[in-house]
Amino acid sequence: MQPPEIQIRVEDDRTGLSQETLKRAFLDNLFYIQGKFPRLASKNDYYMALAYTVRDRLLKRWLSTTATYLDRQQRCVCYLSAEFLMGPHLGNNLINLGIYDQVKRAVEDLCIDFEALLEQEEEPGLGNGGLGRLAACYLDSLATQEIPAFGFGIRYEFGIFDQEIKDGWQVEITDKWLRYGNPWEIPRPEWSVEVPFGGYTERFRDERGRDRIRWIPSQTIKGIPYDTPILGYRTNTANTLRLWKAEASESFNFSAFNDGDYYGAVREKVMSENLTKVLYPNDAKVIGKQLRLEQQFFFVSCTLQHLIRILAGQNFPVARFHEKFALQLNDTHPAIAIAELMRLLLDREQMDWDAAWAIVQQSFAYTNHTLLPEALEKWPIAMFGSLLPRHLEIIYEINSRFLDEVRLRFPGDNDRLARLSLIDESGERYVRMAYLACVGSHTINGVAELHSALLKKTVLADFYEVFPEKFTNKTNGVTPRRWLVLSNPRLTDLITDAIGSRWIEHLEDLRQLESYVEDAGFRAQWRQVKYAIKQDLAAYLEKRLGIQVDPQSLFDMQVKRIHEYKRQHLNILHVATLYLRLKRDPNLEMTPRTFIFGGKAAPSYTMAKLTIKLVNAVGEIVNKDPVSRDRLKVAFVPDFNVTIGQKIYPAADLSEQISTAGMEASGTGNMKFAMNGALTIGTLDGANIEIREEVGAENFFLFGLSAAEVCELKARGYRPQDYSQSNEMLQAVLDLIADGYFSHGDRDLFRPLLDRLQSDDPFLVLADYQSYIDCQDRVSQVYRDPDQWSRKSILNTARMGKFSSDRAIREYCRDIWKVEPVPIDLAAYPFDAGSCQIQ
Ligand code: 26V
Repeated sequence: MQPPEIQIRVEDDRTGLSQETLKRAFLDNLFYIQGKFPRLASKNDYYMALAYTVRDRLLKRWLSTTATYLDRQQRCVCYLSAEFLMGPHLGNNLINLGIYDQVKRAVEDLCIDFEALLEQEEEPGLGNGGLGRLAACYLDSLATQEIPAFGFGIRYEFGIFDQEIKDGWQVEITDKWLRYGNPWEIPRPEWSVEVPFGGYTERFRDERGRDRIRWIPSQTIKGIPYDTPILGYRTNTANTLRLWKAEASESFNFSAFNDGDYYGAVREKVMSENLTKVLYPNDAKVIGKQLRLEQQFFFVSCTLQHLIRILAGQNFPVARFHEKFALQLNDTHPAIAIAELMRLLLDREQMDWDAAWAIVQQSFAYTNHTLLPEALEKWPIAMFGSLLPRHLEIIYEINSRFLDEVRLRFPGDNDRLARLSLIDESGERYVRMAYLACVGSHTINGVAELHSALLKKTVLADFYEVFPEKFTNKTNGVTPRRWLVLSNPRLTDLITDAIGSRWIEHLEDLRQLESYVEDAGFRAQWRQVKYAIKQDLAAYLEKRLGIQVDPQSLFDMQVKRIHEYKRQHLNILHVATLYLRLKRDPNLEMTPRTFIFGGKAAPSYTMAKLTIKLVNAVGEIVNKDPVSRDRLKVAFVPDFNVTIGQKIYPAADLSEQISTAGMEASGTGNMKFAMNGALTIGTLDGANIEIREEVGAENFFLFGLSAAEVCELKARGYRPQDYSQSNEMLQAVLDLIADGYFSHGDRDLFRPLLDRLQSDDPFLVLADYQSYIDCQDRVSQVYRDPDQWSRKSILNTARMGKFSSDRAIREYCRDIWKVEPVPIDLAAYPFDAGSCQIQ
């Protein structure tokens, strides 16, 4: 026992990492922030207390990172994205801080279920799918590689809707993710920005006699930044994700108020706040919804005004904006930034056109994420002009100068001018946002080799002819921290025991696993790990859906947004085929399979919703029928999101990547599955092609037409009936559905889906059916040989190094952004009494 005066506290409550300090900090936060005694605290109180405990431990890194970027003169990446699908923060921050195990022990020491606290976090679902999740993976890799970077986006009050399944149908529920508060964000109202909308423009002569234009808006809305730290893996870098929330401007509609129309003023205030209420789902068509354009302009204007303000604070000339910021446009959603930066430089900074345009073109780069024509954004001129009159003028001017250049290079080619014009004049007039992005950016990239090649050949072919040097490819990647270390601790331990832990930041190191492929003991361990994960998922499915599945069966999974081009219906035709085989021959030997589906359908996309109903309808019959129920199971996991993805990807044996060739830009779920040791059944589409190249053709189940063959077949005149009429099994399966076998005799229910397949079948489901079925039969064969399957599974994981988002980000930094790492020195920014001053 030491005398009391020698018992010095070596650890600070907010930063200490010992078990005792962590416990004390956790209980302190419960008391002082949540305002609860332990015995009255809810699970959410405990979660919040833990979240604050963890946040405290990353604040020093976060503030030091921000201070370093402000003090230093390096270039910063600004990732502009209308969506960031971050997923839950707590587990990820624990992993990246390197305190997962300590914190788990501290919590469990207090007899609290640690997993239950992790589960408590309501994930910020501020994205639709691939594009938003890619942005999140990229922020993780940027921070991990110590790259100065910000994410800029929108703080939607309601993210992507929650999905419930009622009677087999999708029902949408609003996502109230902020209901119990968000411990990860800090609002910064003192850095708010005013964004103008509407009104008109006028010419005037300024005090120096120059002709200028000013915009007299009819309204302004205030943007409040909400900041979230994005910590790198085991580094001191914690970058910022800054999301803007709309509020009524202080100066807002004072006249209405002065006229005594108090309620009118309040109503308009509420309208202002609607701007960032809800994330738009990717609906069946991108329709020109004015509120969506308002959202896009709002976050972009907030961001650019803020960046210019930073330069002013640093006394850095705005004429060198591009030296300081590399602005990445995540699809066309933020492309209005090109016109907005022009406006700010011309009207506010009073630059001349050429100087401003040079800055813009050196600042922006554009990533395209889809070739689907119905997904390309365009805005009706009338709406655009009434909301952003000054921007429309600027776009006309950009267009006219651009078309002048085209005229010089291709004299007399009027068709070409019409094709390249930023204004679509073929019918109702529209502003084409992808074209604006192409003209205003120095680099344009697709997200997988095939996609980038098709961009140049199809939707952007004319731009490729004008600016071939702008085009490049950056194949997508995903972060191994979330998609392996956090979501699959068992496999992480097995891999790390074998090859050490360097792979977590250098995923190419997984290649070292190749030398274990012939080690029977290692293969057995690999199988044990997969089996244990499948048992966990089976327990989850039983609890959530009441469906019992056999963890020995082949887990065959397709999780992604529901869309005809992704062909979930092809998958279900396979299920129905297997079922029919069993009905015809109940003694047939069949590899038992569990089919797992997950994904949301856009609320207005009827065909996608009917597909969900079909999956559930087939499941209802197959799961019950004594002839099939021990060999086939179908489960539709409701509300697929990042949290559920973390349970799903690790448990897969087979990953379904079966889009019509040429339609899926890249895919990223394909990468998450293969990293976790699933084998892929897939078409030659998106990044599948590169995955197959990496893992080896012998470790990938390929089927179906290639993109070129799809094109040829369509050009020849595709007739789906030719395929069904000549294929007895296919016809029988279609008839089974049509006869109402899966719909309690209702012959109308699935008619729209069947009619589409049998009349035009734009995604060539019937053309690829037989090839798919044959390939699935090979899958079943291989699965019967566990050793052969495990070899392939290990090789898939071992060869997925390329698909780390770290690799993708290195390429973006080197080829597009020209930025270098800036390590953060935590000692450089002491916070003590001596450094106090009011800014
Ligand atoms: C949007 C829409 C809008 C209306 C019509 C239907 C439809 C279908 C898809 C989309 C998505 C557009 C952008 C997007 O999320 N693309 C996805 O980006 C991922 C990251 O690059 C990529 O892996 C996916 O292949 C790509 O679909």
